[in-house]
Amino acid sequence: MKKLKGKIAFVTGASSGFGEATALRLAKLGMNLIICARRIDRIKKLATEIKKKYKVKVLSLQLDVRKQKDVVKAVKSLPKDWRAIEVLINNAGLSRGLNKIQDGVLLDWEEMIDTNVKGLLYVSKEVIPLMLENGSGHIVNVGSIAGHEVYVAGNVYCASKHAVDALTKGMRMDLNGTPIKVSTVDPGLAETEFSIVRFRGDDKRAKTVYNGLIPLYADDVADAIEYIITRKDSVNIAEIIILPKCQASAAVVSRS
Ligand code: NDP
Ligand code: 8X3
Repeated sequence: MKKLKGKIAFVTGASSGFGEATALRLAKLGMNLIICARRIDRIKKLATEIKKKYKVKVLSLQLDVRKQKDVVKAVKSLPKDWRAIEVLINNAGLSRGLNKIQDGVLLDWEEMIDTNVKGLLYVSKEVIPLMLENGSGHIVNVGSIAGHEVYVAGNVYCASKHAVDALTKGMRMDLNGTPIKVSTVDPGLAETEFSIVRFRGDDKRAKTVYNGLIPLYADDVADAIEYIITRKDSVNIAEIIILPKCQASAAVVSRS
């Protein structure tokens, strides 16, 4: 098992869901963390909790991954002893709406593509040189079952996660022969704030997504991420598709 104690992890979208759960798991491994999201109040609260509980160092950043210049500035202004990033968790992402393509909302399409695809690229572009400089690194992209399958009205969200899948494969090829490993974790139905965000705060509608089933929870995904990054250096877990027991494919789900 790879020892990560004292090494640095950069987690995007750490204010909720998978990102928050992953930050907690990595801190438990003894990693020092750079955690970011737009909701800085939540990031700061998480940082305080982690520092108290795990006695590791935490750097809080307010960052919108869609803003390329802000991403450049945030990474360039990292203090010297925070630059040796060992693990990057490209997790920030979202879905907006569940409309058939003919009813699609342009702003929703742009937000998903800008966050899930371009945001992931912007962050990776800044962190990869640091990993190369440091001679070590592991990038874990958070994809989705929606990156392997398409479901009715999932159109642009599914396209964005198919793009994440392609980027993971492309990154792994391009970085082959360098010290950087690239992996993806691709979850199915997971109850986080994902559906609340997708339905713009309509809690009631969000709840119906998980009616009559036991979904994945954030820590289940964090567990898979921990497994990926703790393998010995010569082993790369390229991809984990993680589904709740009740789910057979994106649209085949049994409910009680
Ligand atoms: P949450 O809504 O709970 O968390 C999403 C996180 O992404 C938040 O921390 C949010 O922070 C952050 N985020 C969103 N937009 C931006 C932005 N522009 N800049 C920076 N951070 C941003 O959902 P999940 O934890 O479920 O989602 C995490 C990832 O997992 C996403 O990529 C999602 O697509 C993927 N996924 C989710 C599944 C599910 O069923 N839940 C299944 C498969 C994949 P803030 O709003 O504070 O910026
Ligand atoms: C989220 C999983 O199936 O709701 O990526 O799109 S799904």
